[in-house]
Amino acid sequence: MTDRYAPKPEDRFTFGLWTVGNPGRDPFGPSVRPTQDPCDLVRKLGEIGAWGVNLHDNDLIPFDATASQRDRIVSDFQAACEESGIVVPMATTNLFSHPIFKDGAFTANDPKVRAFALRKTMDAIDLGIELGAKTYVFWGGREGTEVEACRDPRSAIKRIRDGMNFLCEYVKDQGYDLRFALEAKPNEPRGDIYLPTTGHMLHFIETLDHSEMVGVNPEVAHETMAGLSFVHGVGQAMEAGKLFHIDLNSQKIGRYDQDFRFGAEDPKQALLLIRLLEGTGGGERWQGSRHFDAHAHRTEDVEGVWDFARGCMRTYNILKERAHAFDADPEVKEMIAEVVDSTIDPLLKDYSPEKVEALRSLAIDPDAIGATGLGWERLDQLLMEHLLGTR
Ligand code: GLT
Ligand code: MN
Ligand code: MN
Repeated sequence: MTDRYAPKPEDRFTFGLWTVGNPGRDPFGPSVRPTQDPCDLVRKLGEIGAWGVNLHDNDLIPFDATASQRDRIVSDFQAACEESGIVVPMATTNLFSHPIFKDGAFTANDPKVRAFALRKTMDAIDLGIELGAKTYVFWGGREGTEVEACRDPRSAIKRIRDGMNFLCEYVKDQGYDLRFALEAKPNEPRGDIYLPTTGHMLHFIETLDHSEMVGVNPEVAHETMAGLSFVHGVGQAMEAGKLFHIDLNSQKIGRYDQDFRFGAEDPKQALLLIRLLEGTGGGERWQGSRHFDAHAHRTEDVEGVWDFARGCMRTYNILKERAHAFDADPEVKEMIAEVVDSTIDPLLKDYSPEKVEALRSLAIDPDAIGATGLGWERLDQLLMEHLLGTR
């Protein structure tokens, strides 16, 4: 029997080396799983139907590797990718683990730290290009404070801008085909992180010299930590042409960054997100990776990690099927069909004094409209029925 939910490379599922390779360390206890060889991780990803793998420089190359060690690691890794049919669509820099970054990388007060961050990122960009990456993620995990008085928040933003502008020029100067995707997070590991939400990022991007090269990488868990609607954030990024990457996982509101298996906590929101990404309710389909930035619970051994990874992809495909069914449902279609009024619609945009007059003379009965129910309870129940598989 063929499994219609089985992941296929065409589904464009990707995982970070840091996700399936996560050894289960947390602030209260050490690793519970062995460190896995990146080449073995890639082979296993190929076996279970993933399309790609993403990485930080130091997920693959130790911080203090020599140039010849680096080259050998890279060529072994490239061979494993080729052998497994796995691509590397995205790369990023670890600007958070080494103690030099304890008070930030691009925002640190010490210019030597900022210089080191730029240098490390340029090397990691070169690595990403060597591996075939087209998207470069920036997650400013340490770019924040516990002690607010140490730095003017305006200087922090200016320093991040200088860093981004410098690195955009570097990419252009090298002739690389690479776009940047900025990932927001409100807190953790810092007390407060600069540019805490996708909305903050979207504005910041417009202040860059090469804003066309820069978009966002929203993460389910991070927007949910801030109590925001992930679907609205992603929708705004898509509408602005700025969705360059996406980090899928799940999260309970108001907790630490849980990075749970996709769909595990919030299947309804996950369904609504997939509707948007797959375009089942209209609009363009997202063409990029479906990247899972999540990791297995600390209760799991290595086998449990692969159960987790298969679960992320399978849930996505099941919910994708449900999203298609919901949007193909004639009752749903009828309820959400766009209301077109050829007399009124043209009056609602492109100001003119005549339109002001026409708007003022329209016959509108606010009480009658206000007294009419919209039926969204019924619509939401239809969504639930599709989600739960009863329709
Ligand atoms: C880190 C973080 C993630 C980021 C990764 C990219 S690293 O695991 O928690 O949200 O996407 O730097
Ligand atoms: Mn992430
Ligand atoms: Mn996270």
